[in-house]
Amino acid sequence: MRKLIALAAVAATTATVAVPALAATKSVKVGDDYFVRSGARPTVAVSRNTTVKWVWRGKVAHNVFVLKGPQKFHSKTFVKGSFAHKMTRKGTYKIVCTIHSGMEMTLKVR
Ligand SMILES: [Cu+2]
Repeated sequence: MRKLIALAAVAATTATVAVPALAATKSVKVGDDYFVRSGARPTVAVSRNTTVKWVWRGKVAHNVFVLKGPQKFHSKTFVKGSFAHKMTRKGTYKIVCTIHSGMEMTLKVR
């Protein structure tokens, strides 16, 4: 019983933290070999403090690498999984996969 109460307390704390944070998340597809959709070099716009989550959906390895932008970051190279980054600085980010030439996107943080 004591264990149950402790678990409930943890759950309640988690919920309380999550709500005021206004945790906006934007998912971006990582395909073979594109971001968002095939044949495009898309622009994705988000508000500052949005967490952008790149989700690997293809069959070969890719990465997320900021070529130009107010803040540099990059993921590891992998085939399956996701990579999330909270965008705390406004500006325009040019993001590429360093493996596939032309696999790029623009991320605008307003
Ligand atoms: Cu790639």
